[in-house]
Formats: sequence, C-alpha cells, structure tokens
Amino acid sequence: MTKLDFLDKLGIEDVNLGGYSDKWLGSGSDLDCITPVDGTLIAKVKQCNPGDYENIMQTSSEVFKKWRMEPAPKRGEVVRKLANAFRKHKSSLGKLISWEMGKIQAEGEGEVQEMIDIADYAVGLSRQLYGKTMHSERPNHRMYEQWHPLGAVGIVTAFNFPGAVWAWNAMIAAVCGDVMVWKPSSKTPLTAIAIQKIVNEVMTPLGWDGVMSLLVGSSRDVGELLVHDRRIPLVSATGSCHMGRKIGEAVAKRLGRSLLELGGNNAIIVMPDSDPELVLRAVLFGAVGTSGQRCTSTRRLFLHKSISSSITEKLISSYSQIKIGDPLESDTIVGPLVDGKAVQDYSDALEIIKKEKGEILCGGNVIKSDGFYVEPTIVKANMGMQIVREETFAPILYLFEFENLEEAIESHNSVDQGLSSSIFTKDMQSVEKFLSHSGSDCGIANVNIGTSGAEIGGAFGGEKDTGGGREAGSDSWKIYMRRQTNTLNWSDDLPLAQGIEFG
Ligand code: UN1
Repeated sequence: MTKLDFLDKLGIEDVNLGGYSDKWLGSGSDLDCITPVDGTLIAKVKQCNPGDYENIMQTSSEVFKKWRMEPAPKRGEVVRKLANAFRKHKSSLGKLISWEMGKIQAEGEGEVQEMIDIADYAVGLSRQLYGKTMHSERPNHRMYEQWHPLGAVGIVTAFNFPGAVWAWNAMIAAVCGDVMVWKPSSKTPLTAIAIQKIVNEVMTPLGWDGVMSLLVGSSRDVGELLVHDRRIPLVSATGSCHMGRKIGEAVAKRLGRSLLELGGNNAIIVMPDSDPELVLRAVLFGAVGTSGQRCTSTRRLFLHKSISSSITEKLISSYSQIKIGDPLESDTIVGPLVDGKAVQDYSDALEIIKKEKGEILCGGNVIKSDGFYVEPTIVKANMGMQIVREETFAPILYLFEFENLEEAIESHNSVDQGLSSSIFTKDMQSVEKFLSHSGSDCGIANVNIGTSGAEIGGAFGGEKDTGGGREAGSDSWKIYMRRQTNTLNWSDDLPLAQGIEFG
C-alpha cells in the first residue's frame, strides 16, 4: 500500500496511509477495502495476527507504567495537541470517512468535529477528575476517595462512526491515564490508519508511542484475544446487540468491565400541537441521515391521529426530493450503505415488511448502479409486526398512529432497545410525562429535537439491549478509572468503626 490513487482523486495529500514497514501495521493476511461509493477496491491493508497483538499488548503494558505517573493536566496537554492535529486534518479526514463508509461530506466533517469537541472536553476534564471527601465517624480521621488510572482499555468500534466513537473513548481514557488498544471495524480500516498516523505525528516526538495503539484485524484473530485478555480491565464496544452480548458475557466471565453502546430502535412521538416544520426537518435528519446507519437513527415515528395524514403527506413529498448519490457531491443528502451485506439486509427487511402486511408508502427499492445505494423508505406499520422491533441498519422509517400519549409511550417502550427517543410538543404536561419515571425508558430523551446528533457534553448510551454503557461527557470518565477509598488516622488511638470495642 504505497500509493493510493483515490487520495489524489479526493485531493487529500495530508492524509498519510503509510506503508508496510510501519510498526503499527500488521503482519497477517490482507484485508480488501472497498468504497461503497462505486464498489471498487481502493486498498489492501495488512491485518494484525496474534503475534502482533501480543507485541502491542506488551508495549502497552510497559507504557502504562509511565503514562499513569504523568500528571493528569500534563496528559491533558498531550490531548490538546491531538485536538489541534484533528483540526488541521478535519477536511481531509472527513472526506476519507465519506469515501470509505459512504456518509456525506458534511457528516464526515461533522464526525471529525465531534473528535475535536471530545478532545477539547478531555483537556478541561484533565483538571477535574474529582474525588469526594467524606466526614469520618472517628475523631481525627480523614476519609476521601481518589481516582486512579485503570490500565489498558480495549476499544472496539463500528463502521458508522469510524473516528468519533474511538475519540469519545480514547480522549477521555488518555486524560484518565490509561493506555488503549483500538480494534476498528474491518469495514473502515483506512480511517483508523489515518487517525493512528495523526496520533503518531503528535505522540512519537513527545515520547508517548504506545499510549494509543491500533489493531486492524478480524474478530476471530485478534478481537477474541482482546476480549478475553485479563490485562485489559475495560472493554468498550460499540456495535450490534448481538455482538455486544457476546463481548459482555466474555468480559463478565473474567470479571472485567465492559462499556457497551449497542443497537437502538429510536422513535419520535409527534403531538398535535407540535411545529410541523421542525418535525419534518428532525425526522429527515434522523431517518435518512447517514443513510439510516446511526445507532441513534430515527426508525419509528408515532403520529397523533389528528395530524398523521398531513405529516405523512409532507414526509412523502420531502422524501421524493432527496438526492441520493456520491457522498462527496455537495447537494447529496443520502450516500450509499456501507456494503453489499447492508443492501441485502435492507432487501430482506422489505421482504419481511411485505409478508407482515406493512404498507410501503415510498421508496423500497435497491438502486441499480455501482456502489451500494438504496431508496429511503417509509412504511405504514403497527407494533404487532416483528420487523419493527429490530434494528435494520438502513433508511427505513415505520409510521404508527396513536390516540393518547400514554398509549404512545407504552408502544414506544415496548421494544428491546433503549437508546434515544424524542417528543415534539409545546405542551408542558406532555413534555413532563415523556420525561418522567413512567415516560421514555431510553438513555437519551429529547424535546423538540430528533433522536440523532447528540452533543458530546452529555453521557451517551442507553438501557436494556442497548447495553447500559455511557460514553463521552458528564461523569462517563469514571468507568475509565479505578476508585480508591482512603481513610487516614492522625490520632494517637485506634478507634474502630461502628463503635466496636475489640479485646
Ligand atoms: C453512533 O451511531 O454509534 O448522536 C453514534 C449521534 C452522534 C453519535 C452516534 N453524535 O447521532
């Protein structure tokens, strides 16, 4: 992989994908990289084998001993340099993401912005890894807690956010004093390599090689090793519920920690008093953005029956104007799906929809061309259909009608996943009902905002089969550290807690 023609074509000279001799590239078998834009082979990447894995783990374990002793604000300073490097390469990296996995350029660049945002956040966090001080029940004693670095973090990421989700984990874990080993999706190794090269540009001159390592390889060859490795106290994984369940079980078996951010089946509830313009824009971005391949994508739309037909008409009319095509063309709204398997999943879902008597209101076809394009689809459905309970990673939106909010919330919560949700209304009681203990059961619940496009400042993740993990902002950092409770006695006596007299 010395010269890649597509980089010239995209005009991104500052993305360096390196050569075979780079130490972070593997010595195992070749992985074919196919762009979904036109279905052509754009590169071959050397994958890591178990021997490479072992080398990486040994280096990481050694580097951890030094990195953990670096003061957290100094680690923050290193992350600040990474943020600047991401800024420098934002446009090119955004284009590469588009070319490798198919999201439109605006979203590709938005993803790099998300990497920059979380890095900036982590810089501030590096001075705010606070522990509590408690009042001891014993005289002249002091109690407090400290947060220490945890060790090596395994980061398993999906193709749909090939950079941002790594950054959510890596930037926070870095200021927490951890080292990390990243196994990206085998569908997006080039983005991972480009990011690792940027990391190396910053870290190598600072002497911090090995804090962040990359492991391009199959689940069978290296993913399994990572999941079962007791040297990795935390495995953070993003992907399907099926994959997450396997990882969660394996990590739990060795009493490790896992942070799981898995599938969603996200819905918007639209009340009669909502602003139809806002609803339309939010549904479009949520349902067809990233070609329906976000874990936060809007998959279900609950429409109050008084506004159902007018919103449905408007939606169908908007869908008919969507430009589908090359994600790097500025007027494209929907790029391709990631690969042929994703197109097959879309087709299979449509077959089931027809069998289950869902009514296809628009779309429903695979577009015959080079690349992996499908039509965004709207289906009139009911919650009795099995397919609406599944997360199909494609732009298929199911519509449901409801009469009252309680009924809508019940249907909304009746699926296995619990990631993101939203309501459109101006009525305070409806808002509070939706956000109350008996409202949305999701990790994310929005008002007059769609289900996707969360900011990094909040904790991101969801309940039930979504896995329960929280990444990015708020106090998500705590899972990347180990808590230690310290009790100090500065008296001349040894009083026991609970007033126990002993001996
Ligand atoms: C994902 O799809 O795994 O909230 C992450 C969003 C993005 C992140 C999605 N900020 O849609």
